[in-house]
This record gives sequence, C-alpha cells and structure tokens, in this order.
Amino acid sequence: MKKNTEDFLVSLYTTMYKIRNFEEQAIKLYRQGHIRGYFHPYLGEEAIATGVCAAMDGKDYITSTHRGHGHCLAWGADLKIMFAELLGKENGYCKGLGGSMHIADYTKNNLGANGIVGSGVPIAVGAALGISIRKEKQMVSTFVSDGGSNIGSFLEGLNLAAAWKLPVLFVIENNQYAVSTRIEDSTAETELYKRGIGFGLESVRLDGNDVLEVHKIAKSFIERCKNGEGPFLMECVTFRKSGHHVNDPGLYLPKEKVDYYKLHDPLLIGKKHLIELAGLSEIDIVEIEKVAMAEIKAAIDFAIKSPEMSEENFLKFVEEY
Ligand SMILES: Cc1ncc(C[n+]2csc(CCOP(=O)(O)OP(=O)(O)O)c2C)c(N)n1
Repeated sequence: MKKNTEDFLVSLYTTMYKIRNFEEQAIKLYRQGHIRGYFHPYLGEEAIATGVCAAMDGKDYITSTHRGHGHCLAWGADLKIMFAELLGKENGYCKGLGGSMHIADYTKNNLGANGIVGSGVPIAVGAALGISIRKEKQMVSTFVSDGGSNIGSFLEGLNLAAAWKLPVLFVIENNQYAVSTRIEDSTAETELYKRGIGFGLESVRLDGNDVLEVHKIAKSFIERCKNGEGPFLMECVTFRKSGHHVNDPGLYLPKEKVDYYKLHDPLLIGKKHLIELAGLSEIDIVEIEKVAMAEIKAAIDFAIKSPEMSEENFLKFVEEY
C-alpha cells in the first residue's frame, strides 16, 4: 500500500470519527444544558459527507440540510468554532445566532445548513448557474434526504440543473425515515435515484455507509461536472443511528434495521478498510482516535470557556443580520 493511499484512508476515517464524536459530545453538552433548542445528529451517516467532500476541492461549494454538522465538518469546519456556534457563543460560525440549523461559512464556500427542508437545493442550483456563467472549473454538491426529495424545490432544482447542464451533484442521503415516517409511506417509488433519471440525469444508488464507495462515485461525478457533463445524482442508502433530533428516542425505528446498521456502521467499515487495505493494526487505530478525541475535547473546552455575547453586541448583530 502506497503511503499516500494509507494517508488518504486515515484521513477519511479520522473525519468520520470526528463527526461521530462531535455529535455524541454535543448530545452530552445538550443534556448538561450547554446547548439550547435542539439539533439533528448525523450519527450513522458520516460516510456520505466524508466521501463526497473528500472528492471536492476548496474552490467548490456545498449546501447542507437541517442535519448538517457532518457536512460542515467534512468540508473542513473548525471544531472549536462549530461547538461555539452550538453553544450560542459570539465566536461561533454565525456569532452563535444561527445555531445548529444555520451554520454557514461563505469564506469557505459552505453556503449553509438550512432549517427549511429541501431549500439548499435551489441555492446550489443558483450557485452552479453562477459558475456556469463565469465559466469556472468549479461545482456544487447539495445534500438532501429522502423526505427532502419529495419537496417541490428539489424536483424543480433537478429539472433546471438538467435543462441548463449545470455543475451540480445532487446527493440524496436516504436514511429511510422523515421524522417517524417510513419512506414506503411517503412515496411509491422508494428507489430515489430514479427521480434523477426521470429528469435526464445520470443517477446511481449506492451503499452510503461505505466511505470508499461514496468517494469513488462522487469523484467521478465531480470530475465530470467540472468537464461540463453535469449534473449528476447519487442516492446514498443509509440509516440514522438516533432519533430524528436530540430529544427523539426513535422508538419507531425497527429493531431489525437498528441491529443490521449496528454492524453495517460507517466507522466499522472504515476501520475494516484501514486494517485490510492500509495494513493498520487495532492499536494504530486507537492512536488515531486518541488524537482526534483530544482535538474534540479541546474544542469543547474552548467553546465552554468562550464568553457569552454582551447585550450590546446581541442587539447590534440582530440588527445587522
Ligand atoms: C419545508 C419543511 N417542511 C417541514 C419541515 C419540518 N421538518 C423538519 S425535518 C423534517 C423531516 C425531514 O426528513 P428528511 O428530509 O428525510 O431528512 P432527515 O431528517 O431524515 O435527515 C421535517 C418534516 C421543515 N423543516 N421544512
């Protein structure tokens, strides 16, 4: 195994591990009263954001969803500033005023998470239209889930992107549930990649829990987007390992699926790649995890110690934004 392939597999695993533990620690912080409101953990879906974002470059763009922490982190967000935002601190990505569902970083081409299901899609299509007018070698990946793929803006976005041949990669994160509604109860065609085919896009369905599979398909579609062959659609089949949001125990999730995905877990699959393809040992992996966990703990410490916003700034920023 070449060193750069080993490094690549380690970086994919590290990103997934950081997303998993960011969410688990955020849940703890929530229970301790450090985070107000609520949020939607990306637990179990880590391989999708990680595989897609690793195939893009920093000049490209992403749009995210209400379940967006994983997209931001895979796109390179700073753990400290992410935690600060969740804790409502002024040094967070949106000065602590956006919170979980509105994290954006325009300086790094993260066009933002979004509380309105499906609304990242038209933003992505607009950004791609801009790229196409400027004739830049860039593209946009837009994440949406199964419920979001039933929303008009998603279908309108597919149609326009296809008609105007825009450089967009539509990434459906099919976690099989929209809140507690099973996909079978919300659509007659549960193979969601077929929606892309209906609009004339080359579209595939794949295992969204295998980061290498996600990355392989994303890389090819992203390169082809930049060569003017877009748009494309990938349906990544996955499952969330938690309830819909931090306060939902997810009791409606069937035991057989929960059990299946406990074993078919993105991190376990990532670990298998490290052992079988990169020749790493369990001890090597524990070392990687220790370093990542130390970074997460330091970021939490930073966020907790960060000062609350003054009343004066609060009023000023509310007026400005
Ligand atoms: C337009 C719109 N309708 C309804 C809601 C309320 N809502 C928030 S999340 C959600 C479920 C979304 O399901 P899905 O798109 O499958 O995403 P997942 O939560 O599974 O990641 C709903 C209905 C919303 N935020 N926006």
